[in-house]
Amino acid sequence: MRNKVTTLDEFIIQKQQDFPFASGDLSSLLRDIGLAAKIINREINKAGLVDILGSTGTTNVQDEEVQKLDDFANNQLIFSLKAGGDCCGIASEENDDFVPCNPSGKYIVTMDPLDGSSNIDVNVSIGTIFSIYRRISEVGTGVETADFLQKGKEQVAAGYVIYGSSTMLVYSTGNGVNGFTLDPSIGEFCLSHKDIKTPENGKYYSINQGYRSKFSKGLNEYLDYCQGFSDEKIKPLGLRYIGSMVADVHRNLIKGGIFIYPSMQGNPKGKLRLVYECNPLSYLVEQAGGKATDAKQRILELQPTELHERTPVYLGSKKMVEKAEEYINKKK
Ligand code: AHM
Ligand code: MG
Repeated sequence: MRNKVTTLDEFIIQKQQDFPFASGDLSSLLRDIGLAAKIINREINKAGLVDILGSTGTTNVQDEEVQKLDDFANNQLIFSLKAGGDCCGIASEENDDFVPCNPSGKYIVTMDPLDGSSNIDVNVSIGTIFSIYRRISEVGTGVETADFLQKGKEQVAAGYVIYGSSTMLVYSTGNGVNGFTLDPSIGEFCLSHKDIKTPENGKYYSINQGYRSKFSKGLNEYLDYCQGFSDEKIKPLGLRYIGSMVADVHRNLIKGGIFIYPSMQGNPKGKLRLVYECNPLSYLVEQAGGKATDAKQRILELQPTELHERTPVYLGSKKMVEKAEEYINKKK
C-alpha cells in the first residue's frame, strides 16, 4: 500500500494555517511557481527530441512554434505568475528590465528561469531559481526598480527546482528548508526531504579549477589545502563540479560541501548574479544551517545596485566556508 504523501500544495496550505491573519498571497505565489515548474519539467524531458520535433524558430508536429528552453521557462513562469495576480513585478535573468504585473500585488519575484542552460543539450541537471520579496513601493502603484534592489536578507521566500535524475522543488519561507520530489505518476511534488539541514563540514568542494591561473594566491593556497598539499594536512576532499549551480549547490546542501565561484583576473565580480542566483541560494543555505559570503561579507547583506550585477560567492557547509575565508583573507 502507498504511504500517505504530503503534496507541495497540501504542505503550503498547512503552513499557511500557521498564519491565520495572513492573506495567503505568498502561498498562492508559491503554488504558481510549482505549477510552472511542472510544465517546464515536461518540456525539459522532451529536450532530447528537439532534433526530431524541430528546433527554435521552426514548428513542431502540432504546428506550434518551438521555443528555446530558457525562453520557454521564462515565458511559462511569467505567464503563471501574471495569471495568479499576486505579484506586482518580475525580474528575470532573461530580461534586460523588470516586467510589471498586477499593481495591487504585494510581492515581487526575481528568478533565473533555467540556470545552467549550457547543460541542456547534454542531458545534465539544470535548475530554476527564484526569490520572493515584499514590495517597498506602495501597493496599487507601479512597481519600481528599488523594489528589486533589496538586500537578500529581505527575502520572504526563496527556492529552486532541480531537473535531474528526479525533479525536485526545494524552498524556504524563513523557517527551515523543505524538499519535494516530483512523482511523475501523479504529477505532484511530494514532500521527500523534510527540514533539510546541511552538514557543518563536508568532504566535497565545487569550483571550476580550470581557471586556477586567474585565481588569487589565497584561493590557490586554499585549493592546495583541499587537495592535501598544504602544511595543514587533511585527507584530500572530493572535487565535484557539474557547471549547473543549482545541481552543485543541491549536492553540497545534502551531502556537505562548499561551492565557489570566485573573483578572478578579468572578472573581479566572478560570473554569478547576485539577485537571481546568489541571493536565493544563499538564503536557502543559511536556512539549512550553512554559510554564504563573498569572502568578506555575508551575501545577504550586499546592497544590489543594478538588477544584473554579479558577485563572487562561497557557500555551503559553515566550517568549510570559514576555512576558505581564512586562506583568502590571510595577511601576507
Ligand atoms: P547561466 O546562468 O548562463 O546558465 O550561467 C550560470 C552557470 C551556473 O549554473 C554555473 O555554476 C556556472 O554558470 C558555470 O560557469 P563556468 O562554466 O564558468 O564554470
Ligand atoms: Mg544563471
